Amino acid sequence: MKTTTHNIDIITDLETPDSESINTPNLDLPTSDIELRSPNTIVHMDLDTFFVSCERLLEPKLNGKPVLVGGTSDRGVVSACSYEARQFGVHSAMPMRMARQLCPEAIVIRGNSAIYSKYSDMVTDIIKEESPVYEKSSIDEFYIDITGMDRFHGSYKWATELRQRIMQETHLPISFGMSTSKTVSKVGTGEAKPNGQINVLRGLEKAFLAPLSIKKIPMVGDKTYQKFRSMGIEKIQTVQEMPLELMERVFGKNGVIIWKKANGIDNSPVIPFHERKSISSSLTFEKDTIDVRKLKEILTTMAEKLAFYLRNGDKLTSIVTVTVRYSDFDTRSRQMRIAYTANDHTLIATVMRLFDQLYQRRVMARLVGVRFSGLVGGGYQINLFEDSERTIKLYQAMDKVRNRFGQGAVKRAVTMDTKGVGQMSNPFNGQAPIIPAHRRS
Ligand code: DCP
Ligand code: MG
Repeated sequence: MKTTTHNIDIITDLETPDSESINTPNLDLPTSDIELRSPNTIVHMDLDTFFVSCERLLEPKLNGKPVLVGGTSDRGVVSACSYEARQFGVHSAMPMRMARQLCPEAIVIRGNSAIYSKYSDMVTDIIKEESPVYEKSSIDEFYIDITGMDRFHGSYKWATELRQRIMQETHLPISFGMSTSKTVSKVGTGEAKPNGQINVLRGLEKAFLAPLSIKKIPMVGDKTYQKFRSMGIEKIQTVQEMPLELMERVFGKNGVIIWKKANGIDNSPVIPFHERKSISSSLTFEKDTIDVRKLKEILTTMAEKLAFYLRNGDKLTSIVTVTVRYSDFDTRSRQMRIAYTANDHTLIATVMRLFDQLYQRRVMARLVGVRFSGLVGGGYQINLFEDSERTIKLYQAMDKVRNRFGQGAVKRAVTMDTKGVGQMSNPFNGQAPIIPAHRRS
């Protein structure tokens, strides 16, 4: 079967704005003036020990005990851990074997992603009902923009009541931080945990951040933290006092962003629910085909490629759609909700299942397509409890090779001879998507 490359139809409706470039404040401004420019009120909410809390609802005997959710095999990793386990130095993404050594009395649970997705949706529904504008940024975390609410209702009271409602209706513990920006609110939530809430008053953002460790700034990962430590820097206050030029010299572009965040400068918007993104890929054949094996190969390649983009953009999908257009232009789609994931094997299996249900008419196909929607920020690379450490390392290694040598560099055996499904730049990096010639107006 021959496929045309110029008919490749890759659409991404996920023009992720480069949040840092939006309304970036003038850096010459003294930061105390930021309040004048940032009238926003943003709430960040994050469920406490989310997977563990879900397990505790199902089995109350787990309350008050050290609990680990994650891969139970020797090579598994920790997805979530209770505060009782954290006291022993256990943290998420740690190899399960090491966690067990640190905390031998911990109760280890393999986890059930469908249950966590269900509870995540329950919380989302309440926030959706109550909030003017909200963004779901990962499976258990939300930003809510309540700018201007004070005029009608105390915004802190509003956030407190929302938190109470979530806890009463779902019985899940949740914490929140409230301030003039996403960054400060997120750091606030971290400080309020477990089971707490915090309001960082306008104008006090810098003072609030100053005594905290630079590790607390979102986007300061292990590597950056080590670099700061090697410079003898531990507290955010030191970064606040550093000249911006120095930060830029040492850390490049990221240094500027970290400096701004450390100073409480962040005007990035809350991206509302209805702007939720999706990513898709479809292919129109030059000659219609009935070769099921070939169609499956193409769909596998598409799913594999889109899953790679998800992981690269640190995203997870929860809705998979497969489309088939027959030669008579009859177009059928079938979609399925799944637990949040970015795993090749889960997504490919779902796509195959949908295709088998869909491709009922033994008629020539003219187009096939895959769409992943219901996206949220991952916060973690892949669905850890589904995978052993080995699988995760394998994905990371595969993605690394693809990032270096191109997406075709590593392929599953079944997709080896599938060409022309198309390449595109990372759709999550804010670049405009590739629009094929016949779709441009
Ligand atoms: N998760 C995961 N792998 C990671 C991090 C998180 O699978 N490396 C999953 C399990 C968590 C859930 O995502 O329960 C939410 O992640 P959080 O970072 O919000 O962590 P928790 O909710 O577990 O704890 P906290 O109370 O610190 O928010
Ligand atoms: Mg959480």
